[in-house]
Amino acid sequence: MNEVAQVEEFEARIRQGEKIEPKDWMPERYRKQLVRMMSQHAHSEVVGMLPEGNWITRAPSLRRKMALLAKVQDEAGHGLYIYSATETLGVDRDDLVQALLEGKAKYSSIFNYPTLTWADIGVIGWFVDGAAIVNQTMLAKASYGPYARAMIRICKEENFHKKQGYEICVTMARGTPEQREMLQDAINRWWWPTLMMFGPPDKDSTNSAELLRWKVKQKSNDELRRHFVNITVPQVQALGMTLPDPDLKYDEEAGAWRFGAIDWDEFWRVVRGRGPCNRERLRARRAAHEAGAWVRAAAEAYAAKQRAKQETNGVRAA
Ligand code: BYC
Repeated sequence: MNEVAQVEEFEARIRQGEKIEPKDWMPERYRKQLVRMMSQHAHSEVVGMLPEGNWITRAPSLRRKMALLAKVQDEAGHGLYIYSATETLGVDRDDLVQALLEGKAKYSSIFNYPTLTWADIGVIGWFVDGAAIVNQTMLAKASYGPYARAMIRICKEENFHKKQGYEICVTMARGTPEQREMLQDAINRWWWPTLMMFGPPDKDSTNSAELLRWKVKQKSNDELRRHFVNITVPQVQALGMTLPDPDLKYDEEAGAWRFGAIDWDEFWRVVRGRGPCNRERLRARRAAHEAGAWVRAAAEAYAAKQRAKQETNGVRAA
């Protein structure tokens, strides 16, 4: 079969809603797009542990500490599932991690903002994990099988994350004036960066057309962003809190919330490495990688020992 026919067959499979699996033929461009997006996603999960990990030792009670610890460990697990899924596309995890450590790979802009108070932990679970659920529920239907399956499990865990975050916010909203003020301040700081998580507006989204055609994404960045705003505004109102957007208003006719302009200059600044915590995040990730060298060495030594044992047993059996 020539390549044109192969592409046609591949696209017909996608149109019919079939999943593409690692050993199936796929256009090189589809493979490259998946490696790009999935590796960025895996990096985001791992770097995403840092802002929250920062609060594990300062959680206000044992119950809060246990929940936060479990959440941060889940994020490590998400990173591992997605790195494994990315490896099914013929790339090596070490190379992907190396690109992150060298500052050559992207990860979500949201993790370059600081976590200043305990309220930030509540708001991250509520907004950031809430945004991730909106995005990943769509990706659970992605055309690439290993990615879609990883998303199903991740979404289940993200639901727990969102609940733990919202519950912190409910407690603070019912608390003292100082606690309400702290919560309002966290909402004000995280709202716009959370909306930026969904990526640039559709008109500037260079990858969307291809990803939508190949059903990696099923919805555009703007569609998902609007959906997130529509579900989140009533939750903010339920807590008696406000959002830092004077232009936010309900459009009765459309049955949807309209929001003000996003500062895309800020978004691109953060994506290009000049956000408030970009340097700190990479520094912490590099330090963690170096500190974990002995674990990798021990795992490799164990695997080598097992291989040698199997070979010796093989020789004996022969
Ligand atoms: N941050 O053409 P576009 C989590 C880049 S972790 C940085 O629209 P695409 C959690 C984009 O890469 C969840 N860069 O791209 C973890 C592209 O540059 P390149 C993270 C961004 O791929 C711990 C350029 O801008 N989720 O939930 O069609 C604790 C143009 O963009 C961002 C995922 O990774 C950004 N926000 O759409 C708590 C989901 N946005 O690569 C929570 C998987 C865009 O061409 N990824 N860029 O140089 C996606 O769904 C899509 O890749 C995006 C972007 C929606 C992010």
